Amino acid sequence: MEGVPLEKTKYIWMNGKLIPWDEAKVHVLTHGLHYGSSVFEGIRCYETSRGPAVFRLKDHMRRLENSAKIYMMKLPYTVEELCKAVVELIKVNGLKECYIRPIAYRSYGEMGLQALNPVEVAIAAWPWGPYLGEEGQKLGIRAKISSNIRPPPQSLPMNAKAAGHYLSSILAKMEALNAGYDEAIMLDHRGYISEGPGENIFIVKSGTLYTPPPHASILLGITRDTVMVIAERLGYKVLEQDITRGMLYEADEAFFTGTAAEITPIREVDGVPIGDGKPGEITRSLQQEYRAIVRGEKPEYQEWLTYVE
Ligand code: PPE
Repeated sequence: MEGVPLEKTKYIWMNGKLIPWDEAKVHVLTHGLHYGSSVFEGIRCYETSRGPAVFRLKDHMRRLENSAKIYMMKLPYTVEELCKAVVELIKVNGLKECYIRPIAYRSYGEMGLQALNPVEVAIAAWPWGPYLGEEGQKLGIRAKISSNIRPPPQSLPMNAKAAGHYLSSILAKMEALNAGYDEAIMLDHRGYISEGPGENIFIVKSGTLYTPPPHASILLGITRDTVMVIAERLGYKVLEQDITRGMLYEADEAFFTGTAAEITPIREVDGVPIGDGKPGEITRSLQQEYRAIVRGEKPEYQEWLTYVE
């Protein structure tokens, strides 16, 4: 979605109040802006036959709470209060399908790394298409292994979804785009496959799915978890295991997962076609299942949906 400005909606939820979109502002000396000291989420809401439904809302808000805990930030709202705020926000904005971005940041006040400025929270929601484009989702994307490695666990707790962590992602993404690719794949500090700048990764080999384990400096994606559950229920074996660059090149299929990216096939890595260079069969069946689940068409997955109406 490069170069496409945000599609404005009416209100942004900010510290318990609904504020007109253009007025939801912070001071330029806000701690979170200077040091990346904020934690955030990305959630999607889909249209269903029973109106808009938010996918795995509580799981996302729990992860926000955990990210805040890791950075010793005290969230002034409970998970329940934040979930309610999301539902209210979608209603007042009259949205059907949207992307939801909660953010909790150290506020304006003291300056310096030691500053324990109170944490403020905002939630915005707007329509946002697939992260790697409609075409990328259908036909697959071309990726490049990045020369930027994921920060190691002794450097940053990558299981927190913290703003500062994305500086590493931005470098990887820009390197890939400048080299003419669609997306980057990052290695961890040991040289194993970690994840994309904003997505988890899976490979398929001889009908089995493999995805990097938590110790490969990944964000524990909620879509990653969703895919692990649905793949197993569809009868595939899923292994959390270290993946080498060579294993990726010789995989039958590969795909990214993420709230924004959903399930995006990877058709080529470093010029090497993955499988026959087209989205694989298992990837496509998982995409289809995922689509049906988020749109409320699968009764067995209803507990993952929060209906807005
Ligand atoms: N890894 C990273 C680094 C990551 O940012 C995401 C989400 C994932 C894995 C997948 O997590 P999950 O959404 O829970 O399945 N990336 C967000 C977009 C980042 C961006 O703003 O750019 C997202 O998908 O919402």
